[in-house]
Amino acid sequence: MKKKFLNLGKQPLANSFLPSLSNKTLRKEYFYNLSVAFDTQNYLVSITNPVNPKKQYTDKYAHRASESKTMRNAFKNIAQKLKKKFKPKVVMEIGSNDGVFVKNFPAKNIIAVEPCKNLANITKRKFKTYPNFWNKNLAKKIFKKSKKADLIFSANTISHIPNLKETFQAIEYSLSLKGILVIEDPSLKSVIKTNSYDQFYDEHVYVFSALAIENIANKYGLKLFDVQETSTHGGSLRYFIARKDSKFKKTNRLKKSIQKEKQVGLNKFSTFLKFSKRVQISKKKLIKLLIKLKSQKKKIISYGATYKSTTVFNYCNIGTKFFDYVTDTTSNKQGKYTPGKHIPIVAPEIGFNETVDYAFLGAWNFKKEIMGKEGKFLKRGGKFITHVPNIRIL
Ligand code: JHZ
Repeated sequence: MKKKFLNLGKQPLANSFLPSLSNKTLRKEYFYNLSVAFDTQNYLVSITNPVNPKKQYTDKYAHRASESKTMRNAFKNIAQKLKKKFKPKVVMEIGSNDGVFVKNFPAKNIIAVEPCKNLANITKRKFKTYPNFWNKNLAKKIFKKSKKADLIFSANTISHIPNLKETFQAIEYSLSLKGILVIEDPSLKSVIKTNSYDQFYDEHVYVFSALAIENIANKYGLKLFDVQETSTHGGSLRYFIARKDSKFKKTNRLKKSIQKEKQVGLNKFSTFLKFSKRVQISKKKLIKLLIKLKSQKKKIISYGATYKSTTVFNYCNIGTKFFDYVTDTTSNKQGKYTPGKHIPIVAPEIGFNETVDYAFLGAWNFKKEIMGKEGKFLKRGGKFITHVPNIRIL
């Protein structure tokens, strides 16, 4: 049974950066109600009314996974490890974005699947790319006649697809007999422990745990045999899955992870109700801090026009009254406005200058990378604000 525990209010699509504030553009802006529920049977946490993926994954998709050094390195590392350990001949990535993972493999090994045409156009220059949504028809089209995949990789994508049944059935069809499925997504344990409620937005239909993935894999003829904690995106889990009848045995690492998830209470509704209370406190404290800084005439901006900050800005009702603008390195976000709250986005070269007193870390998941490169700002007394794990000035 699905039980609601969090209501994040009216939200726009996290990716719908506006090209202008004309009446025509504003009229077209789409909003939906964002609430989150826990399934007491399979321990799956999901948003209650997913948006039609055709509205989300268009030829104007903004997020480029290659924008951060942390992610470029993380994908390079995991690609090397998977190559060494499993020696896969046919590798498929579901949701290949701008090719940050596949570029670590020889082109002859790769099948890329990416529904956002602007991104698929990047990988198709070098790799066999299908500019389509992942589903059973596509799996049949790809594998009916050719060899099945020895490795299917998918980072920050499976959690985005509402239809888990079709997703996993299509995967089961596409895996070779000894094939491995590796998926990676933000972890529910990290979200609960660090109060990062902004991991909930329209694209994150699910925030998975090992407990939930184990149940899902079982249902579709697969088995979760290992799990690895990673620090990316504020704490993610990498799941290793194979066919149910494969030789892989459940690792101790998986058993420990599941035990830890139970200790945190990811199998109990009461855990999520407590989380929901903490989220409401976080909102109150952030608004209080921003009001205080504004009364002291401080200039505040936001650093990183993340999808996550769409949730924070809209849930906390934060707009240009508090933030002069948002800086972001992604060229196709610059010159646009944030979804719902319409804060201008500018390049850091223009906006991250000596006039800024405080910068809210929209990209808090890259705190280390950002603090490392913004020494000049910190040295002259500039300060970062974060809401993860609680509201504070760094
Ligand atoms: P970042 C996206 O979420 C969307 P977002 C998606 N749904 C998902 O699951 C995750 O990614 C994986 C900028 N930046 O990665 C670049 C700077 O400006 O946290 C990015 O626009 N300066 C697919 O948007 C943004 O911040 C910097 O120094 O929440 C980071 O976005 C750095 C490091 C980043 O994902």
